[in-house]
Amino acid sequence: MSRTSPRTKNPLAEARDGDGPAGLLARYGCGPVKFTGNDDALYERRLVFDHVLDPADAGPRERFEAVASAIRDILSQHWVCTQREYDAKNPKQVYYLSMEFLIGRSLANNVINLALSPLVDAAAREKGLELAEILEQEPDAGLGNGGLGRLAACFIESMATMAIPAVGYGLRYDYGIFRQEIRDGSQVEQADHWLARPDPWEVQRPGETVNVPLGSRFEAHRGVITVHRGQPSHLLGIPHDRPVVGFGGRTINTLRLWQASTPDVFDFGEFSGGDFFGAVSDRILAETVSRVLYPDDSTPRGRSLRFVQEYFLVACSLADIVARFRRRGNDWSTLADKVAVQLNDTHPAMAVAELMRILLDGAKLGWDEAWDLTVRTLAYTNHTLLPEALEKWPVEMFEALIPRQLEIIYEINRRFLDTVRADHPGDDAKVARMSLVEETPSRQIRMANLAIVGTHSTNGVAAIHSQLLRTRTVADFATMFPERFSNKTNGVTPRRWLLLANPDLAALLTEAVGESWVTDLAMLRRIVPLADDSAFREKFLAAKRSAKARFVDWIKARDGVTLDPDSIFDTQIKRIHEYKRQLLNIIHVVIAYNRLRDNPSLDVSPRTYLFAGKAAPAYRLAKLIIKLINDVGSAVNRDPDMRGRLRVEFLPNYSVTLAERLIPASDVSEQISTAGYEASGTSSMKFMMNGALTVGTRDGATIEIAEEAGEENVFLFGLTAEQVAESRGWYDPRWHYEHESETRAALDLIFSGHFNRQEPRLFDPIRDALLAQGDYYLHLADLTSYAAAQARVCELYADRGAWGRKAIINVGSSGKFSSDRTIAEYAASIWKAVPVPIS
Ligand code: 26Q
Repeated sequence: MSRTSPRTKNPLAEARDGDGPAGLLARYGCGPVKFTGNDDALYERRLVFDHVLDPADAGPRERFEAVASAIRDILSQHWVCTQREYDAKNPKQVYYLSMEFLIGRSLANNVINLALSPLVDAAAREKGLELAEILEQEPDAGLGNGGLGRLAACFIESMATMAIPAVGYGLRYDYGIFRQEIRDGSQVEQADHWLARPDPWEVQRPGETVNVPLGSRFEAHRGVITVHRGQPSHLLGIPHDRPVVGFGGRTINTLRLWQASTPDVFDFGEFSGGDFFGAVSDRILAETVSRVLYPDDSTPRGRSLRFVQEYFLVACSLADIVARFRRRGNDWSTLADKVAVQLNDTHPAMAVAELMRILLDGAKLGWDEAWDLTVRTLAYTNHTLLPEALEKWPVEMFEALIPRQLEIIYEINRRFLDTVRADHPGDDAKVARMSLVEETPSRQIRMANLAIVGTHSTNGVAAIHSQLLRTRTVADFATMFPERFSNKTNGVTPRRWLLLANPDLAALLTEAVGESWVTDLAMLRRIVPLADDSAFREKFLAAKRSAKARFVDWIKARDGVTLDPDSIFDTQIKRIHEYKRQLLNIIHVVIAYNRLRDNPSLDVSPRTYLFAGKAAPAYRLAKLIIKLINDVGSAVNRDPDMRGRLRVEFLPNYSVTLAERLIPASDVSEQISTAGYEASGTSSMKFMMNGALTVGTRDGATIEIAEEAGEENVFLFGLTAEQVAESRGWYDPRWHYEHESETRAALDLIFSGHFNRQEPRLFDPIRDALLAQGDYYLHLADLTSYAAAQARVCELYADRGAWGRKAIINVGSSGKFSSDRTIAEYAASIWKAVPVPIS
């Protein structure tokens, strides 16, 4: 198709001009995406009709919108077909409730999953479009903080690929995770206005708006919410749907994101006394509910707006779920046979009380039936072991905003504690521990207790995590309800993280084992024997080299930094947190720096240490760690003696897109959390699939990575979780400082002001944390063992054949870590959901 053919044989174009919807669907059908050879007419149509623009005059952003809209046109019939099939067959539906969906970009992913790459490539060539430039126009949908949000995104992709009838529910934040700038080595947060331009993927559905009644009216002043009790108000939840394209393009599921608004301003008189300006400002206030993602991970803080956000997600989603259930003609008694709701951490745990409210007050069921249905419908995933990270909300917030739900929670608790007392007469301490209500120092609802009691399933996200959850974090509950607890080791989607992110390696794998690995990652086992085939090893190493070269070019264009692709790319990318121990990494870098300064002729493989990650804006020490990494980097990188030997880069603004580029280019994956603190970790899995070797502690999923690949193919080091727990009584970091010369030299150099001559006392809080306050995360305890593991890395890398062999074995052993495997486990043992393939 060319610019000179305004009228085409494209059935979609023809259908639009004449047919009703049935004809339109009939023409395009619901099978695999079909082409007439004229579909690329869609691109020009979009420029002309959406932008009223001569295609010749389109800029990169308009070209992106036109290409993305054309792809959406192609998938939209399939999207409708999928929903029609679900309505007709009335299967069990899975609903994934999450405050976060860290989606990243969608265009390239949708093109690959729709199997449209050949068509899009050909069309781009014909039209002279620079695809790479177009893809770079799409902002990341950064609607999450880190692992938990990215997991939700991988899960909905896997569910669509596996034809599981599923809907993801989340919030349509106007501002996602903040954009991180680095100024003078420090993190500066900037607003992420990702919706500044129209998003071509979302479909607003005002007709399905949900009304959310609240017990109070609230007002915002400088971000602080004042609650006016006894003045009921409403929020509206406006759905914005995004297609979730399964690989192969047959199933298109939905991610439904709620935007908060108020009823029409003209209906607002009853709340604002007919005050137009008051009504408008109330609308602005209401819209603040979905304005911004809370930029914290793992440390919940009692912010009332967050409370409203969580309830808003729950109320909108459950109203929608129940409406869909009833629309299909189902009887209430079949709720748990038709609906499975998965709660992504406790953030949506108010669903327990809200579903009870709907069943009691709406459906008029009795307590026992309502409770039975609620428990059998809901399931909960825990993502943390830190007791201080378990969510609690003040009773007063419930009283003010959702008093009926609080009443229900009290009744759940009364009945629950009666059974605890009956089982453990006189054990008041147990009753106090297990109560849904914490009494001191202030009355709060314990959301994890509510989630465990109010659901039929509680799972952890890696074997060790599930084990520690059962035996330490919530041991009383695991004893009382052993059948409710299970493990579901996390996974990641191989479509985005291998097929899309690493085209050279993906092509090599397809050449070696065929295409089946894309939806059956366990097939990669077949490459393990090829680890001993030198010709295959050469191709494998060449694929890694080309991913590195591609990354070097991309980061040069993005940040202006020049990296050496022949050095080891040693990468730690994740939120900055003490337990993740970026500090351990950078202290070891300083040890390596000292060794090279002391002994310039030292024979080591050149290494580039790459860091990326955001710190919660209020987490002072994490921000100081960023500053330290940058300051060490500046000194090392400007030292002429380090050139070609040691380099340190902190890459700003870690994002899904940066991860997609950097992970395929990495040789070493740093997974070095204090054992017992990282619930799972998922970047480790992406690195493994992309042929990086792991340096890691026996924590989270790293334990299972070592099981799959063989311990001899992973650089394990450090204390085990048991040893960490056991050392709590006697560990003294100063012993290491006093008895280990390299440890002392590195710390002395850091705290001497060598890396920050302008502000010599700047890093004192880090020194205090390590040496004065007991080094809670045991950096110094693991430092020598970590350095020894890094020495083994260095030695192995010098033997290219031996390195390639281990890397191939890792890729070949990564099958377990596909989110398809994880989802199959959730579907079989928690949801009892089966695939509904779209014919
Ligand atoms: C809660 C209340 C108020 C404000 C913020 C929060 C909040 C937000 C995000 C609490 C926690 C998070 C995110 C947690 C998270 O990402 N956890 C990670 O989950 C991954 C997926 O299971 C695991 O692999 C990681 O180990 C775990 O750290």
